[in-house]
Amino acid sequence: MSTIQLSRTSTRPRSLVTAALLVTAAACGDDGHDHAHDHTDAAAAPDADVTPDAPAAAALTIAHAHLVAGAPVTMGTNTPYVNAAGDAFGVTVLRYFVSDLVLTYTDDTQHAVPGAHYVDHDVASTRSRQLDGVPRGELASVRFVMGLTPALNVTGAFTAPPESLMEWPVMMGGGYHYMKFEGRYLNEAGAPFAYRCHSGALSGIDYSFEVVLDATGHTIGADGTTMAIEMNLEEWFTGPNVWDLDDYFNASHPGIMGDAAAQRSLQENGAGVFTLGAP
Ligand SMILES: [Cu+2]
Repeated sequence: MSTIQLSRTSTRPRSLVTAALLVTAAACGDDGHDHAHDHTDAAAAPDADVTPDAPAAAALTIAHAHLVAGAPVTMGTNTPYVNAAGDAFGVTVLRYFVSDLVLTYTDDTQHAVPGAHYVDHDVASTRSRQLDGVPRGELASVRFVMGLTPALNVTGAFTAPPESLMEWPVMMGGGYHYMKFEGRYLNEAGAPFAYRCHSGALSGIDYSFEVVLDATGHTIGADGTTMAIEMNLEEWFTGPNVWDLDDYFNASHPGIMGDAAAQRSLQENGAGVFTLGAP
């Protein structure tokens, strides 16, 4: 129920899609879709050495794990963690979308799972996503978009909570938040300050980005498998841009939703945020 598939027919200007392609240096929405049926059923495959009656597909469970410094995050209003700038911080809310997952196998075939998936750290069912009918085989990489592709990021596309609650103000471009990452940090006065690290497309500019993770050693066998996609939370504040939280979240600049430079900076830092759990 938390997975949607939208028509590729979009009224959004093509230039947005083009911008996304430039930013991510590879296709987001359309490409994956085209490869959706590349990985043909063994029953229909012409290969003589494929046993015709062997089940070709299995279930893949994607576990969305949320770590700080390599350990599972503990949510709370306290500030037990330290970022690269030396700010003590904690996490109270973590909600986000990933979209257009593509599995690439070692034989170069692909299996695409178009659409958006919503994750809320506090809702266990959203952290475990079972994909049925996934071709068996050795994986080479896992690819997805952090946030929503422009084709998916259309006001009104989600009609029910919790996804609809991710709405991004129409006056700021509409669509949905890519992420709500919130908590408290100790500011330069040593006082707890609530930060709301919200990302999304601002004023029609797409800041979603493609993530490609090496999946060498991961095999989808007859009994299926589980693969952990890990979001390393402190990395949002780490290289290439070190975030001193005092600069982004303070009394005169309480949020970053209207800050294009901050959105770009988060997008750049996103390159180091995700890892794939060991097989
Ligand atoms: Cu927001």
